Amino acid sequence: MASRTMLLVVFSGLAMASVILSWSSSAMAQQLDVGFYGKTCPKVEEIVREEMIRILAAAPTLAGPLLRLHFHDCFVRGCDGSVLIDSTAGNTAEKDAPPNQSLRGFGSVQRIKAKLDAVCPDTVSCADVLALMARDAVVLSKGPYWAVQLGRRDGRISIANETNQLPPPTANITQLIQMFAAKGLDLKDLVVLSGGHTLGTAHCSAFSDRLYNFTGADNAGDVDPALDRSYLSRLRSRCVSLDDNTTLAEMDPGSFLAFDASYYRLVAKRRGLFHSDSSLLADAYTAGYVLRQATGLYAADFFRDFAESMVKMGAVGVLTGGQGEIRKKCYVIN
Ligand code: HEM
Ligand SMILES: *[C@@H]1O[C@H](CO)[C@@H](O)[C@H](O)[C@H]1NC(C)=O
Ligand SMILES: *[C@@H]1O[C@H](CO)[C@@H](O)[C@H](O)[C@H]1NC(C)=O
Ligand SMILES: *[C@@H]1O[C@H](CO)[C@@H](O)[C@H](O)[C@H]1NC(C)=O
Ligand SMILES: *[C@@H]1O[C@H](CO)[C@@H](O)[C@H](O)[C@H]1NC(C)=O
Ligand SMILES: CC(=O)N[C@H]1CO[C@H](CO)[C@@H](O)[C@@H]1O
Repeated sequence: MASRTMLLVVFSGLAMASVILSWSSSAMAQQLDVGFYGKTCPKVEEIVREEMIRILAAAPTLAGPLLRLHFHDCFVRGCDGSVLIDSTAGNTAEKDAPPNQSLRGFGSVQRIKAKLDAVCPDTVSCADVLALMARDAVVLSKGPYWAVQLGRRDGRISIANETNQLPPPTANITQLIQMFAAKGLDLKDLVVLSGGHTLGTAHCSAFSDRLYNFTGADNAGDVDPALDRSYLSRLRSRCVSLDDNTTLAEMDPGSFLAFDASYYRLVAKRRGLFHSDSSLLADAYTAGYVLRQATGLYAADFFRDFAESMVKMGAVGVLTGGQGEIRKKCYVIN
């Protein structure tokens, strides 16, 4: 009797221990931590920030591209730096897929990574560098600050055709909702993170179908009905044909270098640049958010929401613990 009780105690003790073990290891495998480099690279944030100040002083238009790089990283294979990897003889990487054609800022990511490695070699992942650069790009553009959770590991895989997980500018609200949901991001994240379009520029080719060839009929009247008519003629004078794939347009004209809530005022006036931007008016919840922000009275809420959604997006599909690697050069796996 006594030995049976003993056995039971031993067994349940073992079961408990294994439950605790597997619980803690899975928790560790998923957890990012604001203080992750506290001991191994305590100056990481300071170094990134100083370099970002230099980079944006020399090239102010890089703030948008650096924010966008982090978004593209997180939506394909999680935030694992896979967007940074170069193609090789045997593999076409994300970088060389069509949606990338407009990505910029790769050189500055590597430049900051090299600065960090000079102080703390082989310690900070490229995925974390990108997350910090995106945050600083926003802060230095007068946007909100958020504490960046760190501890991402770099992936070893980057496949061009996986960029089909990135929403295209032609997406309607149903597609946007689905593609964000596939990354664990909800309607609020969708409408809030779309506000990232307060920064930067876009190529005519990302939206000229709305001006000339919306349904494929390819005639002067074939325009996106969701686009404000006077804005349409203004955009047509900038993007004179469907073939123009070099001219840039500011997404938030007048303040494309400043992170502010004016994107929502544009969208509310049917002047969002992409069909995807205008689609935010096609769902009651996202439209409600747009219209509230369009009043200009609640920018502080947008800033707080943006910070929150960026933390959420920054945790999508991350590699941690012993997964992946700490890349030596951001553009090539070790
Ligand atoms: C909601 C779905 C989204 C779509 C369909 C979309 C699409 C696009 C497209 C087509 C461009 C223009 C690229 C070019 O032609 O140069 C662009 C630019 C940009 N996107 Fe998005 N995007 C989305 C979400 C986001 C998110 C979540 C962020 C960040 C939080 C973001 C940040 C940016 C920035 C900053 C730029 C400007 C880049 C530059 O100045 O070169 N976008 N986006
Ligand atoms: C994507 O590319 C990989 C290899 O690069 C290939 O195995 C896979 O079939 C492709 N998938 C699609 C949907 O094209
Ligand atoms: C959205 O686009 C998809 C794919 O093009 C299409 O099947 C669907 O009908 C569209 N939905 C709406 C609400 O326009
Ligand atoms: C207009 O759109 C259709 C359908 O998307 C496409 O097949 C066609 O090539 C476009 N025309 C031009 C001139 O790009
Ligand atoms: C841009 O257009 C030119 C000619 O219209 C074409 O040769 C070139 O391949 C296009 N570039 C891209 C990236 O589509
Ligand atoms: C920045 C970058 O890597 N751009 C590449 C995007 O993909 C095209 C091909 O589709 C390449 O020519 C670019 O070099």
